[in-house]
Amino acid sequence: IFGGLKVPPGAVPWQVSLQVKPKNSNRRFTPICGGVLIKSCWVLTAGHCIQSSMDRQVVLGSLSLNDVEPTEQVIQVQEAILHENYRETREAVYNDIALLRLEGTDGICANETQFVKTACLPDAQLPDGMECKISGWGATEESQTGSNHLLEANVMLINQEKCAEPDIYGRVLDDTMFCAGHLMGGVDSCQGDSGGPLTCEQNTNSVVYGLVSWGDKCGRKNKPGVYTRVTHFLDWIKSETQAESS
Ligand code: 4AZ
Repeated sequence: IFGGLKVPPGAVPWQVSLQVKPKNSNRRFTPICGGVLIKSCWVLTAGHCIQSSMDRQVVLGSLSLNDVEPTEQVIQVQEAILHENYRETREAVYNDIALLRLEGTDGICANETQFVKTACLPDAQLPDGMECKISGWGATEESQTGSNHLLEANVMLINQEKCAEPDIYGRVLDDTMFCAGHLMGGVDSCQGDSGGPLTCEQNTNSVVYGLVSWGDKCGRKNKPGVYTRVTHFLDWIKSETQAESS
């Protein structure tokens, strides 16, 4: 997160760290992306966070990735479901969404605590200009590498036609994505934040309105972050998650 602040304990309880290691290797898990807990056994993340044949785990309830914290829950991923229309071109990423099914029994995987909670799914489009929140352990303005501490920032939803203007992203934008940030630059998501939440307040609940997806570098003028439009995928999410009743 460019231009962010440290997240206080329990403030983003749906934030997930997605970590991978080569199958059957003895190496440690490496954090690669963010994610969002939407049910006890289900995490939403970006499609481009799913690389082939890796062992995957998620860490919940964590603020500092380098420390083992008493609030954290580490859970293995049983299955990664990549959207069937996921597509990456030189210019953009389309349908950039995936679901992770967590290991557990009787529909309980993550345990709800003060530090681990689900985010709601949105039920309607939200207005341009609305202020929402992004978070992650991705690159910051100082380092270019990831941040040890979970960071958050406020961003504004940007009008779709505005963001499709030639001096911003032009015609590569489609309705599976939207832009958010500050056209002046300076506050943005960045590499390593992918798959993590953009949440907005809707009916006094935090809803996961977007997933960090792509952008032209980070924090630049007229190059806001681009987010997967979760409302476009509500039927897909419901059909993929209800089969197991968890
Ligand atoms: C990335 O490389 C990336 N500024 C993620 C988000 C943004 C840019 C790049 C948005 O994963």
